[in-house]
Amino acid sequence: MVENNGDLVGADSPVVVVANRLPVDLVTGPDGQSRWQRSPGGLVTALEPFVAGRGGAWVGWSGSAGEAPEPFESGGMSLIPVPLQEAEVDRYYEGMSNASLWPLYHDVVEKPEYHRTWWDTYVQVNKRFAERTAAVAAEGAIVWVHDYQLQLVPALLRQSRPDLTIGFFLHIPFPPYELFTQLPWRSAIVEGLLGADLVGFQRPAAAANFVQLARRLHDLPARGQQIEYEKRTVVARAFPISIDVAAFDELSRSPEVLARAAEIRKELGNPAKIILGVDRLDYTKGIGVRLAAFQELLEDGVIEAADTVLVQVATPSRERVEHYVHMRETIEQQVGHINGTFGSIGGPAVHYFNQSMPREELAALYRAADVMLVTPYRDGMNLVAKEYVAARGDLRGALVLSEFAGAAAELKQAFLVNPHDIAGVKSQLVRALRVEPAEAAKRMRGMRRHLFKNDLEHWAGSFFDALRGRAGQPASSDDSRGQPGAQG
Ligand code: GDG
Repeated sequence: MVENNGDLVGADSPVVVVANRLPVDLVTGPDGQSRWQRSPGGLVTALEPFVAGRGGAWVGWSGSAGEAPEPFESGGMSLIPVPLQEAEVDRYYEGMSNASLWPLYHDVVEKPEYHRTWWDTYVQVNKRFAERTAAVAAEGAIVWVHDYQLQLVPALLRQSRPDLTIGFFLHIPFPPYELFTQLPWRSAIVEGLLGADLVGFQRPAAAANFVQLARRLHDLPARGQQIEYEKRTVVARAFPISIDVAAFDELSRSPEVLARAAEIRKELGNPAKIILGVDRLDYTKGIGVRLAAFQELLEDGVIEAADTVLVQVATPSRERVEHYVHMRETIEQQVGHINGTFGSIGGPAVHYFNQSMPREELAALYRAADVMLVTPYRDGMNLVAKEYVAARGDLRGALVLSEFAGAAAELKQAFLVNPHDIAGVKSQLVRALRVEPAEAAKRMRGMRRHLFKNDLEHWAGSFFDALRGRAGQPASSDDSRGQPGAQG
């Protein structure tokens, strides 16, 4: 069953992570030489201990279209590049993943487009990921597949390698039956996911949506978190993702970051209040809502541009997908309008950055901000909200958080808002701006306590533990109970 490819890098890996991207980026140094550099971001840090040092492998795309490099070793892991041609990037990644599935799974905030050519390429690319994985996984290996780009991989992998224990984690929301069933290829996706032994979601409601789909669309027997399928039990459960809380806390206390935070305040003209937004420039994140709330508060005279500024970091994202091009134009017009009306020479009301910032700069911004505005229409979790809390070891600052972010189920002491209710966003923003220090500290302390217990290591550890527990079916009902960190 397992090919004899002992000479290959990554052959016979006991643990395999499968994700759209490899955990490294190809960067060109000042000497003009290209080299692989570990990608920024928590997921890599969280999974590395489970993969590195155990002869583990990571299967993913390098990020450049065309020929893929040969498998190579990096950071104690075997990296197995999957090639994608330019047309495949267009159809599988920008098309099916980011213009069909992304909006569909985020409550159809934008209208999803469905194209058969995109779907065909999605199937083809998922097959390629499954083949690469099957070729490196050892007999009986544990495989953890990530996210909406690869939802067919679990079933494809099970067909060729029934010996594997397969887990899948969806980083974004999973929609209810009434929305999901729009998808012309709905059955194929559900069957794809049912190839896993354990399907993880950010929220219990998402897991329940999946169980309901299996029951209603496929007429499968299902009870609680368990679905009976082809003589196996598939478990669907919530594993709310987190961040490396201690590392973020430490970074934000460093003398360099504290000095930079003071400098940022000064550069902004020492305003009484700084409001901050940090997001990928994505229509799900509700950047327009917060600009509108800020604008109306200026118009109402509740706040003054001279002493209250908004800093919005909107990191470039998916710039070739049409929805994103339009949204960027709208946001930039809104910023221009606010600054045209309320700004002064050298003193804009909104400081807008369509740039990616270094992590240290983000930490300094979090530390400088009196109010953090996180207002997505729908978000699987939202790590920015958690980073802000982790950065506020001084127990100052206030978090305004959308009820529609997964994080709202955990960060209950935030100033929660419905982003569709602009009057509500305005009043919560004002409350957050005026909160008494003692109350702010109490809220922050509660949220930090929760986060320190439920960090990224805890998330990865509980998923791997649950997955290992699924090896050698049939499942015991214990799987569905008492996992720390699982909501619900
Ligand atoms: C998906 C789900 C889920 C942003 N700008 C810069 C920068 N960032 C970092 C943030 C944060 C991350 O990017 C964004 O994470 P989010 O969770 O907020 O959002 P998505 O990218 O949509 O992530 C989401 C997540 O997956 C994990 O499961 O929480 O719901 O949509 O870490 O700090 N980092 C740097 N410079 C920037 O300019 N260095």
